[in-house]
Order: sequence, then structure tokens, then C-alpha cells
Amino acid sequence: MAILIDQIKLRQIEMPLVHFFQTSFGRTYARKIVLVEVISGGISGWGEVTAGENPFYNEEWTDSSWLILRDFVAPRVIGHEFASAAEVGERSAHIRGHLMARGGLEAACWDLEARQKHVPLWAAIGGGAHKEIACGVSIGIQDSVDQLLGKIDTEVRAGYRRIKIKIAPGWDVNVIREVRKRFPGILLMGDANSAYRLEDWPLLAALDEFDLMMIEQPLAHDEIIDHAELQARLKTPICLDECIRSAHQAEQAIRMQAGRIINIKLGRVGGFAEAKKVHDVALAHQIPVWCGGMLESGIGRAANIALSTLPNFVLPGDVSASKRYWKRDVITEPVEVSPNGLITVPEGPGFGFEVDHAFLDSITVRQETISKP
Ligand code: OSB
Ligand code: MG
Repeated sequence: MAILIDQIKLRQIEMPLVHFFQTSFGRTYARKIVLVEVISGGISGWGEVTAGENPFYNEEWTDSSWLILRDFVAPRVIGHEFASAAEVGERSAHIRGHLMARGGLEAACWDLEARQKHVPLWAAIGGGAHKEIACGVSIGIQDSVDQLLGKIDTEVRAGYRRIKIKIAPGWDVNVIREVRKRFPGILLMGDANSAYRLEDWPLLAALDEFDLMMIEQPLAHDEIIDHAELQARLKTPICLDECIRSAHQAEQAIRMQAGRIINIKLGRVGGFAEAKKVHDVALAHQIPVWCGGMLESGIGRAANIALSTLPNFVLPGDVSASKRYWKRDVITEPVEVSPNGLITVPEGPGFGFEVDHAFLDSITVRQETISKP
């Protein structure tokens, strides 16, 4: 069944977070999210662009993704016949970067393909190895250590299987020491979002005594070689996030021994086709992966659940319950996590949840439709 898209609808929504989220690069109170709806023969597929509000995690942000999609990607995808959603990414492969914008549209095409075939998204992408997804949480930098300890307590009691805390210079060794004192047995990790340099290695080595599962992206967003040097000096495994944007980079990083774990984010690598390739490269080298998050609405969250059903997603990811982020999500039934820290993978067609159209319209701040000429 071929894919031939008649219309692409771009929509920007704004949603306040229930609690601010702070990383080493800044604090977010509200998300500005671009959603992509691709329409073919009356069937809609949905995808979420995972770019942030500022070009601080990577070079993309909400507004850049809008322009790239509207002016460069949508015109080349609309009216073009694809044998499968697996081919959609190639149509914009000549664009340098902007993988989150391109990935949002690519993910929408997979959802469309799944709905055309009346199968779940996870089946369309070749997943289904897991019927339940193991969940962890990512907890931002707080105003005080006490506030952080309280948040960790809440999430551990809620059943989450792994706690990730954000770290940054001034919020690292001392904070992790306190967390370990209070929670000696939990699976714990730190995410630096590129806040350190190789010369900071003694500080990072000082974290070895706290038995962290991993330390995520300690060095620059585009750095592989320095991560390899750092990994050689640390006992704690390094997990790569920002610097893995393709299966080729994953293969290079693994070959260089720049880390022992990879966080796969759908948007960061440009969609499902590349995410699967990253997954396969890691699997071939016995490198475990987990699914990262970008504070997604229910639509991106559902895509992450589908991705997480691929076999090498063996570590708890950052995909957690809707209510941790939103008072009300854009899907009619929010994503929920069981008391033992699992999400049940939905069986319905496409991404497996219903879009709450009325609510979505009420939080939409701009919309633009690109139609076949
Ligand atoms: O590095 O994983 C990251 C959020 C925004 C930008 C980068 C990251 C994150 C998270 C949040 O850690 C994960 C989530 O809960 O969605
Ligand atoms: Mg990260």
C-alpha cells in the first residue's frame, strides 16, 4: 500500500508544565510544540516535533522547525508516492540538520501507514518485542536538595524503576552524595546535557563511588572523541544522548568506546527509520539502549512507547505518565504507569490513543495547511 499525502497540517500548541523542568542549559515552564498531521484519502497520521523552545539542547527550536517543515520538507513530501514510510526520510536527506523537524513529519507518516493497514504503530515499525515498557523518570535541577529528595521519594513510591537527575557544575557530587545517602538502593543516574569538558574528568571520576547506572552526555553535544577519553578514565558507564544523531555516528562512537549505553530519541535522529538503525547497530555490538524523552505531549509520548517495543530497549527509559507533565494531555486517555513502573503497550491502530480534538484546538496558537498544488 503506497503512501500519497494530500495535505500536511502544521499546528503549534502551547502547554504549561505542571512543574518547571531545569537542565544544565536552562529552565522551561511551558512547552511550545509543533504537531504534524499528514492526511491521505481521509486518514490522518500524527507526529510530534521534539524541538525545544530555544536552540540549547541542539540547534533546533519551535520556530525553526516550523519554517523548515513549511518551506523545505512538506513541499517535497506532499504528492510524492512512497512505497513505505521508511522512504520518507530520504526525501529531506539533502537538508543539513533539523532532524527533529524532519523526524516529526516522518513519524506522522509511520502513524498514517499503520492506520492505513489497521495495525498498531509498533507493528508497522517492526517492534512488538515488549508488551510492557519499563519506565524511569528524569528529574530536573530543583531550587533545593530537599525539594529534589522529596521529588525522588514521590517517584520511587509511584513505582518508577530508575531515577535520573539532571546535573550541572555546582549541582553534582554534593547532590548525588545526598541522594545516595537517602536512597542507597535505587537505580540512579545523572544527565549533564553537555555541561562539562574533558579537563573536568576528576570531578566526574568522583561520581564513581556512588554506583550510578550511567552518566549521560557529560561532554559537548557534538563530541565523540573526548567521550572516549573520558570513558577510559571512569568506572561509571557513559550513556550518549546529544552526540548520536545517526546510526553512522552510533557505530563510530561504539567503535571508539565513547560510551557503553545509548539513549535513542526519535526526533534527535530524524524519525523511526534512523532510530531503528541506531537500535540495530547497538544491538549488533551488545550496547543496551533506552528511549529518551523531550517533555512530549501525548502524541510524541505514544510514538516513544511504540519505539520502546524494539528488542534492544532493555533499560528503563524516560517515558513516563502524562500527569507528570500536564494537567490535561492532548489525548483523551492519558499515558498511565502501573504501580510497578510499567506502561502497557496499546493494541489499537496507529499510535494507539485518541486525539482530543476539542482540547487540541483550544491550545492551538497557529496552524498552516500545505496542500497538493
Ligand atoms: O537530555 O534527556 C534529556 C528534556 C529536555 C531536553 C533534554 C532532555 C530532557 C529530559 C526529559 O531529560 C525527559 C522527559 O521526561 O521527557
Ligand atoms: Mg539527555
